Amino acid sequence: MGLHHGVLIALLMGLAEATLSQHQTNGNSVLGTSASPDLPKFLCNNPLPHGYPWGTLTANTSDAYKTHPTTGVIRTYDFTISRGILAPDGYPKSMLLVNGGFPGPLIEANWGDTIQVTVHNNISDSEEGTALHWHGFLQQGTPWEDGAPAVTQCPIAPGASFTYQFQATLYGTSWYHSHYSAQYSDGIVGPIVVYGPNEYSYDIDIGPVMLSDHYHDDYMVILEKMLAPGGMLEVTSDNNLIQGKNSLGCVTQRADDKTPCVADAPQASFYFEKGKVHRLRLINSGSEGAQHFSIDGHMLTVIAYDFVPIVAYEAKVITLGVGQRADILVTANITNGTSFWMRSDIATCATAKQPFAEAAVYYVDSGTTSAQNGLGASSTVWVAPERSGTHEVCSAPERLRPGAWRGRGAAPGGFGHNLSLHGSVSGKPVEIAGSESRHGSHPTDATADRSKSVESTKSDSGTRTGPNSSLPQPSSSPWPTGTVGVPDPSACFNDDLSITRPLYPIALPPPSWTHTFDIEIFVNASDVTLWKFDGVSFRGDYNAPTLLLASLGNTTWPTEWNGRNLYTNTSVRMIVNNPGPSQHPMHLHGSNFYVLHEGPGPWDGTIVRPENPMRRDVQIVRPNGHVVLQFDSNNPGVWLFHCHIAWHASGGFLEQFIVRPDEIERMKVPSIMAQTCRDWAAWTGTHVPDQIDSGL
Ligand SMILES: [Cu+2]
Repeated sequence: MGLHHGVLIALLMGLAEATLSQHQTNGNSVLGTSASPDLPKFLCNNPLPHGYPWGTLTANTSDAYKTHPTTGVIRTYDFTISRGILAPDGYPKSMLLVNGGFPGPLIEANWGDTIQVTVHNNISDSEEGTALHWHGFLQQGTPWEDGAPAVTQCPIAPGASFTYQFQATLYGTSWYHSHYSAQYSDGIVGPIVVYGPNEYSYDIDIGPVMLSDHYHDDYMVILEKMLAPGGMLEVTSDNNLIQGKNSLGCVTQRADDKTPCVADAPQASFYFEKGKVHRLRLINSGSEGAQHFSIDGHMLTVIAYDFVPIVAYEAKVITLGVGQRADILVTANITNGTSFWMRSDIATCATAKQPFAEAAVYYVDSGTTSAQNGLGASSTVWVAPERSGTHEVCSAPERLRPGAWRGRGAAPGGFGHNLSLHGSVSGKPVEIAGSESRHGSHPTDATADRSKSVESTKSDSGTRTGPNSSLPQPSSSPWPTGTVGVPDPSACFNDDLSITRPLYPIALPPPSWTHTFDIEIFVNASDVTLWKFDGVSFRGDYNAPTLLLASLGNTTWPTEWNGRNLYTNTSVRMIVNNPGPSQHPMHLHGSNFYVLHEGPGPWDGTIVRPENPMRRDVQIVRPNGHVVLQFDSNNPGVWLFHCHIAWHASGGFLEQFIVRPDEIERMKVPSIMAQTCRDWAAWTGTHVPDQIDSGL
């Protein structure tokens, strides 16, 4: 596990001079560069009844849990997972990559399409199992495709492949990640966009914006420390990334660490059109930290959380716990400036050496941008898209970023078309009005020590240019803390439930069962500190996935599997009490839950808007607080309910629900599931998997 520093040094010889290339920081990913494409309103190479892939369904008149289109269109992707060395923040580390990129490729589909992803486990030196989870997808009728090892499948053995196939029955923004141990912390993450109807119109879809804390140690090194006798459950991140990018990785390097770090790794850049409305799809794809996201001077209009469209509201700062997403609209309407910092700060309830992520937002003038296809093929000139009111046109021209090659048009599968990473780019320089070039100001809401060290390092970097080296660095200032709409850096909870209201109202049904779930920390007989959730510290068995056992009629499991049979319950109310100082982003597989109440201390029995409570698939329970959730347990399967902090899940903070066991028994589980277990058993017959944690 991991690489010797000598190897790293050898690999990095000769690149310490200049700043790092995109390939050195992010491999095959182009997110956060001018080569990253805008997204369409929907995919067009499919039937368009009534002009849309989803026909006449709309966001505010259809219950997506009951009605969704079935297009019959299959979006196929081919993912190879392997090790690679990248330096996302300038600090080179061994990572686990999807198709050679961090973050992994974007999956795109229309509402009602089927997504099919073949995953090849090419993890070598040393080998590990893997499994991919499709976060937020309900997997109705396909619970074995959920990608949770020990729960819905055996891990994909090294050298083996597995093809996932499931329907996009909800739409919006999500992500995929490995659910094998804390493996995704090393890079196995990527965005998913499912196009669907929109209640609020916008001009340009900027696409996914991945926010993630970042760790210089391999996940297994972190787990070994955390789960050692006398170890600490608290894990400290080294940096914070937007699109897998940030500088300042060297600031947090330990004094005894001789890894050759490059001080000024490029930050991400985004391109807005003056006067236009942009859709951004924020995703907290990190391992622990809750993110406070903002763009200097710009109001953010939130139109969806997770896979749930909401009644739009305006915010200056958006809080996202791990796994949560927000779709926001941002109008490029600032008149005194043309470049601005996008910021995401890790809320101070997590320990972070460098909690500030920055990316640059550049205004470009509409209609003046032109660029050539670097292949020398047909030159495309971007013109402002025609706005035809409510009807989106499938033949709308795609916009080219300054100097960018198109990544779109590539066959789905991701990174199949990444020649732009290696070629020279030709194109006219983009016009940026008012080119101030000054050092960016840093947030003033930091604890003094942190902001000091960050600031001094930046000043030392001297002739720093913007994230896009041909463009000036923004000089904008963050929203001042202590003003209305700007959360305290220590605030570790989601926006008030009274202002987050689903667009399509669903009244809360009466619960058929109510249960209180306690969160505890304990020290086991080996002096290892672990989490208990609902009285048990979870530890799964990779060789015995509970769903497959349940399908055979076996629902009597070892205590440490923390399985709870919900039998034929119709709606389950979960009161989660958090007596500790950490926030916990609580995530449920297989359903969206209603969020009845959230706040400090114990629940007083109040329900926020019972006629239409907030719904989503992750909700933060704040430190020393509670959250009350409820879900309709009508989706047969075995579903995890867990804290999405990777380190907490590894420490046992998970439970699994058996929903409608009688119906599970009647489901026809594909025989490939058993074969995957046989492959895993064969591999574990000659290798000992290093399961030191819960397995998830
Ligand atoms: Cu947690």
